[in-house]
Amino acid sequence: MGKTKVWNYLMDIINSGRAVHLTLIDPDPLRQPAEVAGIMAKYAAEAGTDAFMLGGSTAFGILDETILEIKKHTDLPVILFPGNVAGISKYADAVFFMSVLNSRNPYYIIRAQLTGAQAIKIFGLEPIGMAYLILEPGGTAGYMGEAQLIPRNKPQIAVAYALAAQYIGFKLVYLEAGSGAEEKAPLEMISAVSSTIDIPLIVGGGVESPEQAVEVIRAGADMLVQGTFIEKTILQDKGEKLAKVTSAMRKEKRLKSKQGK
Ligand code: 1GP
Repeated sequence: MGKTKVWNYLMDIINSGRAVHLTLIDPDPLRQPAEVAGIMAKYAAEAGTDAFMLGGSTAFGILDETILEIKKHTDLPVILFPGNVAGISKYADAVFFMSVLNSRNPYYIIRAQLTGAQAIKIFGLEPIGMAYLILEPGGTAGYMGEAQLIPRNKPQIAVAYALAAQYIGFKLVYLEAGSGAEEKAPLEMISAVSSTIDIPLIVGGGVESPEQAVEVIRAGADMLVQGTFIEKTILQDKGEKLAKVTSAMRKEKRLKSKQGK
């Protein structure tokens, strides 16, 4: 596999004029066993998601098994979303090599990364450098990442972080409201960040409907992450509600082209 295969896949979608939909699966045995995650991935792929993100903040024990189950059901890319160094698996296709830029603890900015970097090389994973910015309320990610949460009414702080991330050389910026957040990232903040940076913007946390997904995309997100919504619905409806989200997103034509290759 080429070292930029997954990145090119994501950028080709964005440059074709639509936003990317990412399904987040937390490989947590308290949420679902690996076999069930495989079924969820099957339905999500059939419902039109573009790729899978595998990760979480607190549970790491069944990552390998979960990825192998997912790969039984779909050829879509599996991208690691590691909450810590234990969140790396040789069975994935790529890794969001992320830094919690607004952490108060240098461990989450660079020390976990130096601890995990050689494993990524040995495993041959495609690294995709990503600046991870956690805003209020932040949820478990904010707590575990010891983030100095970006206030929801301060889009200029998110803009400054995102621009710094671009200038440092990150390939992506992720605005994270926290998994299961009651309120998704403010549209004003998404719009301010998106209109300032040239690299792609990922938004996640608390997006629960096609209408909300469209709002986030219209505000300027290039990729949307959904975890909780899919976890709550997909086994019951076999992806029917998710398909409404992905089809609403596909109808949103976008003009802005992003740096990426
Ligand atoms: C969490 O942004 C992701 O890291 C997804 O959030 O679970 O609320 O969809 P949800």
